Amino acid sequence: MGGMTATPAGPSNDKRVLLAAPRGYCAGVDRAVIAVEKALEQYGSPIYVRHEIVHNKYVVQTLERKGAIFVDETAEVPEGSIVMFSAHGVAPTVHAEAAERKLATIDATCPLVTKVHKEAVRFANEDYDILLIGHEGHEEVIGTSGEAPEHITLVDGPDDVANVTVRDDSKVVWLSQTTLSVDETMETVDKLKEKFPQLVSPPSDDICYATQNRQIAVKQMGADADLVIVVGSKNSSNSVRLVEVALGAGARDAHLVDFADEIDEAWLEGVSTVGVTSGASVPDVLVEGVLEWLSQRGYADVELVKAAEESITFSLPKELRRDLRAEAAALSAGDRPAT
Ligand code: 0CM
Ligand code: SF4
Repeated sequence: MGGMTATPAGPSNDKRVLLAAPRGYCAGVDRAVIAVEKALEQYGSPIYVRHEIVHNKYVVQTLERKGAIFVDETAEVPEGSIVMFSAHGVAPTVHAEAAERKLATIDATCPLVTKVHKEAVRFANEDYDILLIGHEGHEEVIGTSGEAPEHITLVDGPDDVANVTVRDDSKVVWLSQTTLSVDETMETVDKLKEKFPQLVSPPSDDICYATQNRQIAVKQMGADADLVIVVGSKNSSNSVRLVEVALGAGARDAHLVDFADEIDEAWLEGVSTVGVTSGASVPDVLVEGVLEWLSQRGYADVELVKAAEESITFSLPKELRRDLRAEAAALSAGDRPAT
Protein backbone atom coordinates (compact mmCIF):
# COMPACT_ATOMS: atom_id res chain seq x y z
CA MET A 1 0.00 0.00 0.00
CA GLY A 2 1.21 3.56 -0.29
CA GLY A 3 1.19 6.63 -2.49
CA MET A 4 1.36 6.86 -6.25
CA THR A 5 4.00 4.60 -7.72
CA ALA A 6 6.52 5.81 -10.28
CA THR A 7 4.95 5.92 -13.73
CA PRO A 8 6.13 2.98 -15.80
CA ALA A 9 6.62 3.37 -19.55
CA GLY A 10 3.74 2.23 -21.74
CA PRO A 11 -0.04 2.59 -21.75
CA SER A 12 -2.66 2.29 -18.94
CA ASN A 13 -0.37 3.59 -16.21
CA ASP A 14 -3.09 5.89 -14.89
CA LYS A 15 -4.88 3.00 -13.26
CA ARG A 16 -5.20 3.17 -9.48
CA VAL A 17 -7.30 1.95 -6.58
CA LEU A 18 -8.58 4.08 -3.71
CA LEU A 19 -9.13 1.82 -0.71
CA ALA A 20 -11.49 3.07 1.99
CA ALA A 21 -10.65 3.02 5.68
CA PRO A 22 -12.51 2.20 7.77
CA ARG A 23 -14.25 -0.61 5.91
CA GLY A 24 -15.37 -4.14 6.79
CA TYR A 25 -16.03 -5.63 10.20
CA CYS A 26 -17.46 -3.44 12.93
CA ALA A 27 -17.29 -4.28 16.63
CA GLY A 28 -20.81 -5.76 16.69
CA VAL A 29 -20.15 -8.10 13.77
CA ASP A 30 -16.76 -9.18 15.10
CA ARG A 31 -18.38 -10.05 18.43
CA ALA A 32 -21.30 -11.93 16.85
CA VAL A 33 -19.10 -14.05 14.56
CA ILE A 34 -16.68 -14.88 17.38
CA ALA A 35 -19.68 -15.73 19.58
CA VAL A 36 -20.83 -18.42 17.11
CA GLU A 37 -17.30 -19.81 16.85
CA LYS A 38 -16.85 -19.86 20.65
CA ALA A 39 -20.26 -21.47 21.14
CA LEU A 40 -19.33 -24.23 18.67
CA GLU A 41 -16.06 -24.80 20.55
CA GLN A 42 -17.71 -24.67 23.94
CA TYR A 43 -20.88 -26.73 23.37
CA GLY A 44 -20.14 -28.55 20.12
CA SER A 45 -22.28 -28.67 17.01
CA PRO A 46 -25.04 -28.04 16.21
CA ILE A 47 -25.56 -24.48 17.38
CA TYR A 48 -28.77 -23.07 15.93
CA VAL A 49 -28.72 -19.44 14.83
CA ARG A 50 -31.96 -17.56 14.26
CA HIS A 51 -31.47 -15.62 11.03
CA GLU A 52 -28.11 -14.97 9.42
CA ILE A 53 -25.81 -14.03 12.31
CA VAL A 54 -24.72 -11.09 10.11
CA HIS A 55 -25.84 -10.35 6.57
CA ASN A 56 -22.93 -11.87 4.71
CA LYS A 57 -23.06 -14.91 2.47
CA TYR A 58 -19.43 -15.92 3.00
CA VAL A 59 -19.64 -15.63 6.80
CA VAL A 60 -22.82 -17.70 6.89
CA GLN A 61 -21.39 -20.39 4.58
CA THR A 62 -18.18 -20.58 6.64
CA LEU A 63 -20.05 -20.95 9.94
CA GLU A 64 -22.37 -23.56 8.40
CA ARG A 65 -19.33 -25.62 7.50
CA LYS A 66 -18.19 -25.37 11.14
CA GLY A 67 -21.53 -26.74 12.42
CA ALA A 68 -23.91 -23.78 12.78
CA ILE A 69 -27.48 -24.31 11.56
CA PHE A 70 -29.30 -21.18 10.43
CA VAL A 71 -33.08 -21.12 10.84
CA ASP A 72 -35.74 -18.52 10.10
CA GLU A 73 -37.78 -19.06 13.23
CA THR A 74 -37.25 -20.31 16.76
CA ALA A 75 -40.03 -22.87 16.16
CA GLU A 76 -37.62 -24.77 13.88
CA VAL A 77 -35.13 -25.34 16.71
CA PRO A 78 -35.49 -28.73 18.47
CA GLU A 79 -36.51 -28.43 22.14
CA GLY A 80 -33.61 -28.32 24.55
CA SER A 81 -31.11 -27.06 21.94
CA ILE A 82 -28.98 -23.93 21.94
CA VAL A 83 -30.11 -21.02 19.79
CA MET A 84 -28.24 -17.82 19.14
CA PHE A 85 -29.94 -14.56 18.16
CA SER A 86 -28.31 -12.54 15.38
CA ALA A 87 -26.56 -9.16 15.66
CA HIS A 88 -29.69 -7.42 14.35
CA GLY A 89 -31.70 -8.15 17.52
CA VAL A 90 -35.04 -9.80 18.22
CA ALA A 91 -38.43 -8.80 19.64
CA PRO A 92 -39.26 -9.78 23.24
CA THR A 93 -41.80 -12.30 21.88
CA VAL A 94 -38.88 -14.26 20.39
CA HIS A 95 -37.20 -14.51 23.80
CA ALA A 96 -40.53 -15.68 25.26
CA GLU A 97 -40.99 -18.27 22.53
CA ALA A 98 -37.47 -19.60 23.10
CA ALA A 99 -38.13 -19.91 26.85
CA GLU A 100 -41.38 -21.76 26.14
CA ARG A 101 -39.52 -24.26 23.95
CA LYS A 102 -36.90 -24.67 26.69
CA LEU A 103 -34.11 -23.47 24.45
CA ALA A 104 -30.83 -22.21 25.85
CA THR A 105 -30.28 -18.80 24.25
CA ILE A 106 -27.19 -16.77 23.46
CA ASP A 107 -28.04 -13.23 22.47
CA ALA A 108 -25.56 -11.79 19.95
CA THR A 109 -27.59 -8.60 19.43
CA CYS A 110 -25.15 -5.73 18.90
CA PRO A 111 -25.08 -3.50 22.01
CA LEU A 112 -25.77 -0.52 19.73
CA VAL A 113 -29.01 -2.16 18.57
CA THR A 114 -29.89 -2.96 22.19
CA LYS A 115 -29.41 0.74 22.94
CA VAL A 116 -32.15 1.59 20.42
CA HIS A 117 -34.43 -1.11 21.91
CA LYS A 118 -33.98 0.52 25.33
CA GLU A 119 -34.78 3.97 23.92
CA ALA A 120 -37.96 2.54 22.39
CA VAL A 121 -39.03 1.00 25.70
CA ARG A 122 -38.33 4.23 27.60
CA PHE A 123 -40.27 6.48 25.21
CA ALA A 124 -43.13 3.98 25.03
CA ASN A 125 -43.31 3.95 28.85
CA GLU A 126 -43.59 7.76 28.72
CA ASP A 127 -46.46 7.24 26.24
CA TYR A 128 -44.73 8.83 23.24
CA ASP A 129 -45.62 7.91 19.68
CA ILE A 130 -42.34 6.62 18.24
CA LEU A 131 -41.55 7.14 14.56
CA LEU A 132 -38.98 4.49 13.72
CA ILE A 133 -37.11 5.36 10.53
CA GLY A 134 -36.01 2.17 8.82
CA HIS A 135 -36.55 -0.30 6.01
CA GLU A 136 -39.71 -2.33 6.10
CA GLY A 137 -39.06 -6.03 6.61
CA HIS A 138 -35.47 -5.61 7.83
CA GLU A 139 -34.72 -7.89 10.84
CA GLU A 140 -33.52 -5.02 13.02
CA VAL A 141 -36.68 -2.99 12.46
CA ILE A 142 -38.85 -6.03 13.22
CA GLY A 143 -36.95 -6.56 16.48
CA THR A 144 -37.05 -2.92 17.60
CA SER A 145 -40.74 -2.52 16.68
CA GLY A 146 -41.50 -5.59 18.76
CA GLU A 147 -40.41 -3.75 21.93
CA ALA A 148 -43.51 -1.54 21.81
CA PRO A 149 -45.64 -2.40 18.79
CA GLU A 150 -48.56 -0.26 19.92
CA HIS A 151 -46.37 2.86 20.14
CA ILE A 152 -44.12 2.44 17.08
CA THR A 153 -44.84 3.49 13.49
CA LEU A 154 -42.34 2.64 10.78
CA VAL A 155 -41.24 5.47 8.47
CA ASP A 156 -39.56 3.96 5.42
CA GLY A 157 -37.72 6.98 3.99
CA PRO A 158 -38.70 10.57 3.09
CA ASP A 159 -41.51 9.53 0.74
CA ASP A 160 -43.26 7.69 3.54
CA VAL A 161 -43.64 10.82 5.73
CA ALA A 162 -46.88 11.82 4.00
CA ASN A 163 -48.53 8.61 5.31
CA VAL A 164 -47.56 9.12 8.96
CA THR A 165 -50.22 9.92 11.55
CA VAL A 166 -49.81 10.25 15.34
CA ARG A 167 -52.16 10.40 18.33
CA ASP A 168 -50.76 13.62 19.84
CA ASP A 169 -48.28 15.73 17.87
CA SER A 170 -46.87 17.25 21.06
CA LYS A 171 -45.56 13.84 22.14
CA VAL A 172 -43.64 12.34 19.23
CA VAL A 173 -40.06 11.10 19.02
CA TRP A 174 -38.06 9.65 16.12
CA LEU A 175 -35.64 6.75 16.40
CA SER A 176 -33.90 4.82 13.62
CA GLN A 177 -32.39 1.61 12.36
CA THR A 178 -28.61 1.61 12.96
CA THR A 179 -27.55 0.99 9.36
CA LEU A 180 -29.26 3.71 7.31
CA SER A 181 -27.90 6.41 5.02
CA VAL A 182 -27.14 9.39 7.27
CA ASP A 183 -28.12 11.92 4.60
CA GLU A 184 -31.37 10.22 3.64
CA THR A 185 -32.32 9.85 7.30
CA MET A 186 -31.75 13.58 7.87
CA GLU A 187 -33.99 14.26 4.88
CA THR A 188 -36.70 12.09 6.45
CA VAL A 189 -36.25 13.83 9.81
CA ASP A 190 -36.53 17.29 8.19
CA LYS A 191 -39.78 16.28 6.54
CA LEU A 192 -41.08 14.82 9.79
CA LYS A 193 -40.19 18.06 11.60
CA GLU A 194 -42.13 20.09 9.04
CA LYS A 195 -45.13 17.91 9.76
CA PHE A 196 -44.59 17.61 13.55
CA PRO A 197 -42.66 20.71 14.75
CA GLN A 198 -42.46 19.37 18.32
CA LEU A 199 -40.78 16.14 17.20
CA VAL A 200 -38.19 15.01 19.76
CA SER A 201 -34.82 13.61 18.59
CA PRO A 202 -33.16 10.51 20.06
CA PRO A 203 -30.81 11.17 22.99
CA SER A 204 -27.82 10.05 20.87
CA ASP A 205 -27.18 8.89 17.29
CA ASP A 206 -29.02 5.68 16.45
CA ILE A 207 -27.13 5.25 13.16
CA CYS A 208 -24.04 3.57 14.53
CA TYR A 209 -20.44 4.76 14.38
CA ALA A 210 -19.47 2.01 11.89
CA THR A 211 -22.24 2.85 9.44
CA GLN A 212 -21.37 6.54 9.66
CA ASN A 213 -17.61 6.09 9.27
CA ARG A 214 -17.94 3.80 6.24
CA GLN A 215 -20.19 6.37 4.58
CA ILE A 216 -17.77 9.23 5.34
CA ALA A 217 -14.89 7.26 3.78
CA VAL A 218 -16.79 6.32 0.62
CA LYS A 219 -17.91 9.95 0.25
CA GLN A 220 -14.28 11.06 0.36
CA MET A 221 -13.38 8.82 -2.57
CA GLY A 222 -16.65 9.09 -4.50
CA ALA A 223 -15.91 12.19 -6.55
CA ASP A 224 -12.50 10.85 -7.66
CA ALA A 225 -13.73 7.38 -8.60
CA ASP A 226 -14.90 6.28 -12.03
CA LEU A 227 -16.12 3.08 -10.44
CA VAL A 228 -16.72 2.09 -6.82
CA ILE A 229 -16.84 -1.57 -5.88
CA VAL A 230 -18.55 -2.26 -2.56
CA VAL A 231 -18.00 -5.74 -1.16
CA GLY A 232 -21.09 -6.94 0.68
CA SER A 233 -24.24 -9.02 0.42
CA LYS A 234 -27.48 -7.86 -1.15
CA ASN A 235 -29.42 -8.14 2.13
CA SER A 236 -26.86 -6.07 4.06
CA SER A 237 -28.46 -2.68 4.60
CA ASN A 238 -25.26 -0.86 5.46
CA SER A 239 -23.45 -2.33 2.42
CA VAL A 240 -26.25 -1.37 0.02
CA ARG A 241 -26.17 2.16 1.45
CA LEU A 242 -22.47 2.45 0.55
CA VAL A 243 -23.32 2.00 -3.13
CA GLU A 244 -25.94 4.76 -2.90
CA VAL A 245 -23.63 7.08 -0.97
CA ALA A 246 -20.81 6.53 -3.50
CA LEU A 247 -23.12 7.47 -6.38
CA GLY A 248 -24.45 10.45 -4.41
CA ALA A 249 -20.88 11.63 -3.83
CA GLY A 250 -20.16 11.69 -7.56
CA ALA A 251 -18.84 8.24 -8.43
CA ARG A 252 -19.63 7.57 -12.10
CA ASP A 253 -20.62 3.99 -11.38
CA ALA A 254 -20.89 1.76 -8.31
CA HIS A 255 -21.69 -1.91 -7.72
CA LEU A 256 -22.17 -4.32 -4.84
CA VAL A 257 -20.45 -7.73 -5.07
CA ASP A 258 -20.18 -10.64 -2.67
CA PHE A 259 -17.01 -12.00 -4.30
CA ALA A 260 -14.40 -10.82 -6.80
CA ASP A 261 -15.70 -13.20 -9.46
CA GLU A 262 -18.94 -11.21 -9.62
CA ILE A 263 -17.11 -8.17 -11.01
CA ASP A 264 -17.97 -7.61 -14.66
CA GLU A 265 -14.94 -6.80 -16.86
CA ALA A 266 -17.17 -4.36 -18.77
CA TRP A 267 -17.39 -2.12 -15.67
CA LEU A 268 -13.69 -1.30 -16.15
CA GLU A 269 -14.12 0.23 -19.60
CA GLY A 270 -12.52 3.70 -19.60
CA VAL A 271 -11.95 3.50 -15.84
CA SER A 272 -8.81 5.01 -14.31
CA THR A 273 -9.73 5.15 -10.63
CA VAL A 274 -11.54 2.35 -8.82
CA GLY A 275 -12.76 2.94 -5.28
CA VAL A 276 -13.01 -0.15 -3.07
CA THR A 277 -14.82 -0.51 0.23
CA SER A 278 -16.86 -3.07 2.15
CA GLY A 279 -19.82 -3.24 4.51
CA ALA A 280 -19.67 -3.80 8.26
CA SER A 281 -20.41 -7.53 7.89
CA VAL A 282 -17.62 -8.26 5.38
CA PRO A 283 -14.38 -10.07 6.28
CA ASP A 284 -11.33 -8.41 4.75
CA VAL A 285 -10.27 -11.59 2.95
CA LEU A 286 -13.04 -10.80 0.44
CA VAL A 287 -11.65 -7.30 -0.15
CA GLU A 288 -8.21 -8.82 -0.63
CA GLY A 289 -9.74 -11.01 -3.35
CA VAL A 290 -11.09 -7.93 -5.11
CA LEU A 291 -7.74 -6.11 -4.86
CA GLU A 292 -6.00 -9.16 -6.32
CA TRP A 293 -8.55 -9.32 -9.18
CA LEU A 294 -8.00 -5.62 -9.92
CA SER A 295 -4.23 -5.92 -9.69
CA GLN A 296 -4.29 -8.66 -12.34
CA ARG A 297 -5.96 -6.11 -14.64
CA GLY A 298 -3.42 -3.36 -14.09
CA TYR A 299 -4.94 -1.68 -11.02
CA ALA A 300 -2.04 -2.49 -8.75
CA ASP A 301 -1.41 0.94 -7.25
CA VAL A 302 -3.46 1.17 -4.03
CA GLU A 303 -3.92 4.39 -2.05
CA LEU A 304 -5.62 4.37 1.33
CA VAL A 305 -8.39 6.93 1.87
CA LYS A 306 -8.58 7.17 5.63
CA ALA A 307 -11.60 8.87 7.14
CA ALA A 308 -11.54 7.73 10.76
CA GLU A 309 -9.81 5.56 13.35
CA GLU A 310 -11.88 2.86 15.03
CA SER A 311 -10.89 1.20 18.28
CA ILE A 312 -14.24 0.18 19.78
CA THR A 313 -14.70 -3.47 20.82
CA PHE A 314 -17.52 -5.28 22.61
CA SER A 315 -17.24 -8.13 25.08
CA LEU A 316 -18.85 -11.47 24.18
CA PRO A 317 -22.54 -12.13 24.97
CA LYS A 318 -22.98 -12.59 28.73
CA GLU A 319 -24.23 -16.20 28.48
CA LEU A 320 -20.98 -17.20 26.79
CA ARG A 321 -18.78 -15.22 29.15
CA ARG A 322 -20.50 -16.93 32.11
CA ASP A 323 -19.97 -20.42 30.69
CA LEU A 324 -16.43 -19.73 29.56
CA ARG A 325 -15.63 -18.46 33.05
CA ALA A 326 -17.25 -21.54 34.60
CA GLU A 327 -15.21 -23.79 32.33
CA ALA A 328 -11.99 -21.97 33.20
CA ALA A 329 -12.80 -22.29 36.91
CA ALA A 330 -13.56 -26.02 36.56
CA LEU A 331 -10.30 -26.56 34.69
CA SER A 332 -8.23 -24.77 37.28
CA ALA A 333 -10.05 -26.59 40.11
CA GLY A 334 -9.28 -29.87 38.31
CA ASP A 335 -5.61 -28.87 38.23
CA ARG A 336 -5.54 -28.42 41.98
CA PRO A 337 -4.24 -31.36 44.01
CA ALA A 338 -6.90 -33.07 46.16
CA THR A 339 -6.79 -32.11 49.82
O1 0CM B 1 -28.24 -4.12 9.26
P1 0CM B 1 -27.44 -4.66 8.07
O2 0CM B 1 -28.37 -5.28 7.06
O3 0CM B 1 -26.51 -3.66 7.52
O4 0CM B 1 -26.63 -5.85 8.73
P2 0CM B 1 -25.20 -6.48 8.45
O5 0CM B 1 -25.23 -7.82 9.11
O6 0CM B 1 -24.79 -6.42 7.05
O7 0CM B 1 -24.25 -5.50 9.25
C1 0CM B 1 -24.04 -5.51 10.58
C2 0CM B 1 -25.10 -5.24 11.46
C3 0CM B 1 -25.97 -5.04 12.23
C4 0CM B 1 -27.00 -4.81 13.20
FE1 SF4 C 1 -23.50 -2.85 15.68
FE2 SF4 C 1 -23.29 -0.91 13.88
FE3 SF4 C 1 -22.05 -3.18 13.51
FE4 SF4 C 1 -24.69 -3.12 13.32
S1 SF4 C 1 -23.23 -2.10 11.97
S2 SF4 C 1 -23.47 -4.66 14.34
S3 SF4 C 1 -25.16 -1.59 14.91
S4 SF4 C 1 -21.65 -1.70 15.19
